[in-house]
Amino acid sequence: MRLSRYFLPVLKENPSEAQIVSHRYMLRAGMIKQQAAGIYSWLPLGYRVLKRIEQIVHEEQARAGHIPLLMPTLQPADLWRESGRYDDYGQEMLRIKDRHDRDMLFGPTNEEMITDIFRAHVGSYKDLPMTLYHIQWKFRDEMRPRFGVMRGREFLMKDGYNFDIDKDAALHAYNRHMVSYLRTYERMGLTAIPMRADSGPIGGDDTHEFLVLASTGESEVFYDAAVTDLKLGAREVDFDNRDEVAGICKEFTTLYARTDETHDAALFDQIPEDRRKVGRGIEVGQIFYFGTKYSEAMGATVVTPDGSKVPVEMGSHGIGVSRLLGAIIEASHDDKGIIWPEGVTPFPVGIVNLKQGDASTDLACEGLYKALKAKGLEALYDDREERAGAKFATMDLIGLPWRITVGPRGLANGVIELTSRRTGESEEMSAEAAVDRVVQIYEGHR
Ligand code: 5CA
Repeated sequence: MRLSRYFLPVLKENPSEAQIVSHRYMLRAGMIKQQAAGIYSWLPLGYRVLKRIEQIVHEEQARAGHIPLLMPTLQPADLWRESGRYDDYGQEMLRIKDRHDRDMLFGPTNEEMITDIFRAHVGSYKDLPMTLYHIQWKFRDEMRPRFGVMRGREFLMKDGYNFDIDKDAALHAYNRHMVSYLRTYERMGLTAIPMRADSGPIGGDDTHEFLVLASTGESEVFYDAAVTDLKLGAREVDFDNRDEVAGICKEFTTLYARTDETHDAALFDQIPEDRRKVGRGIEVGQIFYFGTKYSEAMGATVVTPDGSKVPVEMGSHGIGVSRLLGAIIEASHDDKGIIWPEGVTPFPVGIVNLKQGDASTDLACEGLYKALKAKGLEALYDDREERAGAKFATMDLIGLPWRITVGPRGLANGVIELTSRRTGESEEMSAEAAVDRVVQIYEGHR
């Protein structure tokens, strides 16, 4: 992408409405524009990151064997009357009437609708296990939308629903989601800690929230410092192997890690003092096991091998896709701007032409741009007629993890400069070597 032809409305000044750094940088980097309280347009740069995050979510869901579909944003109220949640959900639900005076709502979540799909089409244990998910816009009329996309009213969520024949199978689905979420967040450069939580309006027996530690987080958290060292890494997981998946969950949930809702001071005191931590966290996902809560209320049954009919066992599992942009920035920035992890960056690398209009630097930049493109990497090429300082400031603000700087002096010696946004370290090398290095850095990220 050539910056001269892109739409990147960066702001020089700090917007006064933004209280936290991620909101400030998302506005300044021209990623989002507020249209109403808690409702945002996704401008091109923000949209690219959102799509990257969605793609990682899809890839990791596929790895776990989960099936994508797409349900609508608008739902008939009658489905929610069946589960009893239409009245319970209260003012957070946006209620709408259509022209025939029928009660509709903008979905805050989809347990009822997915249960309706299931009961219409599935009736036998032979079709199980099955997990369906989608990535779709939700609306919750939050009392205090704030912090930009972090607590929006309209927000993008991945929500998945498992259907299983019995409790053991449903608990395996719960565990499978926990493990696949761990990898999902790790690929985004995040450490998200599963913490025992409270089930709220979704209901159920077992639930974990995934929290990214950040001083601006909305939840107070209590944890053993050793949990932050746990990593799934490159481990190959057989998602059908119940013992293996349960073993990984155990590894990640045995050390103390809880939100204020489930905090137990007596248990917390048993942790060695130097590892006992109180902090704040951003909730980027939550998984729930709730058994037959919805299937019983809505008559979603399956025939078992012995011919009897039982309500199907279920759980639901959510990732805050749009919130993740805020969480990643909170976890990865400095005083100049965002520092995107390679996994989610809108562009893998930026090219800065220090002397636009100079035949040799223009030619070198074009060559780099095309060579990267040929390797499947789309650079953001700053080809504007701007001062070098302004170009560097923009690159630092929008946070591409790597920058290639091309100037006449370097070119005279046959070199360009490759700079890491994270460390600020630069290295001189030939253009070919820079392309090879960038390709190598992104292996495993695309
Ligand atoms: N049906 C279940 C699981 S699919 C559910 O709705 N879970 S949830 O309420 O925990 O939401 C899932 C995730 O969506 C949360 O962990 C959070 O990351 C994100 N989320 C929830 N509310 C908002 C909001 N107002 N703005 C942005 N993200 C939100």
